Amino acid sequence: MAISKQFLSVLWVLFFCYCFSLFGENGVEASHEHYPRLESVTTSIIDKLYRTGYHFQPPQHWINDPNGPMYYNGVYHLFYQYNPYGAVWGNNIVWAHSVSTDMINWMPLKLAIFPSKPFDINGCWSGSATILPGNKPVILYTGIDPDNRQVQNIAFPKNLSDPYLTEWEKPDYNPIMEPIDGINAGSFRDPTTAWKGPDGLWRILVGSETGKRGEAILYRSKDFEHWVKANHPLHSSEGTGMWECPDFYPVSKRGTHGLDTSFNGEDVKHVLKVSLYDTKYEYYTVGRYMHENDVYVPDKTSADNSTGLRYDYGKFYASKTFFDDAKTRRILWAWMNESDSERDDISKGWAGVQAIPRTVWLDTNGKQLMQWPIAEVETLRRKQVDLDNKKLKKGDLVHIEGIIAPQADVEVEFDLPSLEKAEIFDPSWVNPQILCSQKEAHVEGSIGPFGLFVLASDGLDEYTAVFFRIFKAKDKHMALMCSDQSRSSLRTEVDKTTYGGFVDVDLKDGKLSLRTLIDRSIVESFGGGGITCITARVYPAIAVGTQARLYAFNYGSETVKISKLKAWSMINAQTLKELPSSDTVQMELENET
Ligand code: DQQ
Repeated sequence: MAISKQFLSVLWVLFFCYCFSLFGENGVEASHEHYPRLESVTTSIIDKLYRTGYHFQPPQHWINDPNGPMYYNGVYHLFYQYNPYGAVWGNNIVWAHSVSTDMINWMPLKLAIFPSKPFDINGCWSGSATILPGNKPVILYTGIDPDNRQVQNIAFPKNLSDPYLTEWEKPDYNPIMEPIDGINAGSFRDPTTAWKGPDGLWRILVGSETGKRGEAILYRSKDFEHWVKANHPLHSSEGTGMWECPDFYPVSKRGTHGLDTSFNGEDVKHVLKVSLYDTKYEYYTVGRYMHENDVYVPDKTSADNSTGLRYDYGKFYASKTFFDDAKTRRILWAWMNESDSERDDISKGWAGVQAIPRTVWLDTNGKQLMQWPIAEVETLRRKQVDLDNKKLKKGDLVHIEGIIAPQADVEVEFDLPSLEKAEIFDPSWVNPQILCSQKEAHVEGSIGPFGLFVLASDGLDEYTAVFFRIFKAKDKHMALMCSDQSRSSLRTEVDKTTYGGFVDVDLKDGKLSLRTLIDRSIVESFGGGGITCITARVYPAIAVGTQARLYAFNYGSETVKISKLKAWSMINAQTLKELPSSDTVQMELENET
């Protein structure tokens, strides 16, 4: 059952009523002369220029993890960790709730889950949604009890005929899982979406640690109310510390389509992702899951520790996927944490944004995942500029003009020169982030650095550089992708860590692609068609609003060619304040069936 086309068009009309009015830069003054007097730039000007245009962000206050994303009866639901009282994380954290028909334009609803019972009185932490047989959604989440123990709770929609599932009820039989049998009550959280085994039992994972061994504790249940801890965790890894927000799901070995979380079989591999509390980075493994004995074995190609594969090598945490059966795809959500200082978060009145939802699938090499922004984001593309067959010689800097540079979507394909001249790769360079920090954008190379300067100022006093370098290793060529924030802001108090990842693509065809979503304080980049992704949060002092520029550059001695570049201005996504009445939606749903 899906929401009808008429209903969608009503929503779109409403969205477009607002679209263009919200896009002006409103005479904001920011220039070269400004930065020595930066302290005097009022926060009200700055806030507005840093707030995102098309990434999900509530009007104010702190947000962190995406919670319980799901698609239900034609509506996408996003819950998220939210502090209703301020721009910092707080013990009173709740589940805020928004709904959408396209995961880009959103309608806010009232808070869904908030501290109200002994089993969650000190906070409602992260969790997941599962849709049970009979089309019944259910949420599992972590509650913090009066003794500050982490316990797992269940919540149900109060009224299944409310198309938005606005109100949620927490039965008094909660908590349904407690930290007993040696589980550390301070390290027991973030239940996953459940999957059902061939024996008819439901299974979920809860993140934990024993000593420094990160663990995904496995529970089984017949009825979703009574849960029994398995004798062994589904998986654990020594030295990784607390595993927050585990996620476990099947991916197809044949094609890009997504699979229901309970699916298993011949053509399937599984992915286990964990968020490492100690480092604030995530890693995932691809492996085999044996339903019969609930054993998960990562493939040899997946390092099972903090050096492992990452969805994103930048600011991207507490992610969670769900199966979107409307479009048979698996969607990945994540929290992009801040690089601004806490003091500035408070004065801005907000902190944290959600990444653009990404479709995720297994690469044809079977070793790692591919990710791409959902196609729906392209509905926000407006003015387009093109640049084809443009040679970039050493030192070239090409201004991409004609679009709104601080709020844009850029896709570029580079043609590489002969790889013979590539610099030799030193096998001791195992950490791409360190390599990118040593070889920042201004450090000349042979093939590369070439890429984009985004959120750049005239004269390049400020820029965020997203670029590639090509190296010659013993038996293959390697591409390194960097997101260099070292010169992203003249402000001193912001985090300017440079990020990097290797791009595991075959360079024999001499092509390498980059897509970057730029959204005021977000630079979200996808290299090699989405095999390596890096997100940065940047707070320039002068390259904001009308003063922000976009350039393509090459600082390598070898000429590279832009075979194709397309860049679009992006209009604002919409947050409708008023919901269409439930009756209208209900009527539409009934007409559909
Ligand atoms: N955030 C939640 C926890 C989770 C952490 C609390 C990850 O449930 O472990 O806001 O960012």
